[in-house]
Amino acid sequence: MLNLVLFGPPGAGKGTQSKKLIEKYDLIHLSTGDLLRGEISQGTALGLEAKKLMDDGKLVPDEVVIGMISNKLDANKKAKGFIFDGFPRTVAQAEALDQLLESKQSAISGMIALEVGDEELERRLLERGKESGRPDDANPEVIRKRIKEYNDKTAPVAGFYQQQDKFTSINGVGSVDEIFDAIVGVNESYN
Ligand code: B4P
Repeated sequence: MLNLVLFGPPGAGKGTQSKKLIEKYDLIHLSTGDLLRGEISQGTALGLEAKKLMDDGKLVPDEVVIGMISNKLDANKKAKGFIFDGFPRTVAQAEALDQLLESKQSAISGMIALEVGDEELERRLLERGKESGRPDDANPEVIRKRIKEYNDKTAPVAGFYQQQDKFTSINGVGSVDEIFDAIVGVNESYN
């Protein structure tokens, strides 16, 4: 079973590359950002709570996203594997994911981190904000807050997988296809 974590700051290209990877490897795409936006568009209580935090560039509480991922793993018992996109975003989420997978006799195969500088991240997100209508992409102040949340709470997750010898970092600047080829190259080494 191939279980890949795509890692990197907001706007690094995790969602973009996940879409290509699920096609190539026939995996299930689990994006906590997409799942949360789904709750918001359905107007659920969880979505209303999450929206306030997301619009302000903050992370949603661990127990909320861990619960969503747990439900999705249970709902996809016959999957060949998963791409985790935007999850885990804290060390507590990473520990919970290990436990969830262990209970299913599975484990993370590896994490691939996309490295992109802050200026390029801000440029990409503002560009996407023009089309997507995502409130968290429209405002430079919120984008900088998201990058700070990443540096404070999410960057340490890399160390968690480094300790398990499951971490590789690649350059996330270049064409989408060039970056995809680099990810595929790393991924072959995890298989
Ligand atoms: P996410 O939805 O996960 O979004 P993201 O980090 O903004 O984007 P990603 O890296 O996937 O970028 P993309 O490919 O789209 O998170 C949103 C919010 O949800 C978080 O701030 C948080 O509040 C909450 N949340 C989600 N998961 C959570 C968790 N686990 N715990 C707590 N809270 C959580 O690319 C961005 C743009 O760049 C696109 O427009 C794309 O076209 C462009 N692009 C991509 N690759 C490019 C390239 N190579 N060159 C140029 N442009 C490129």
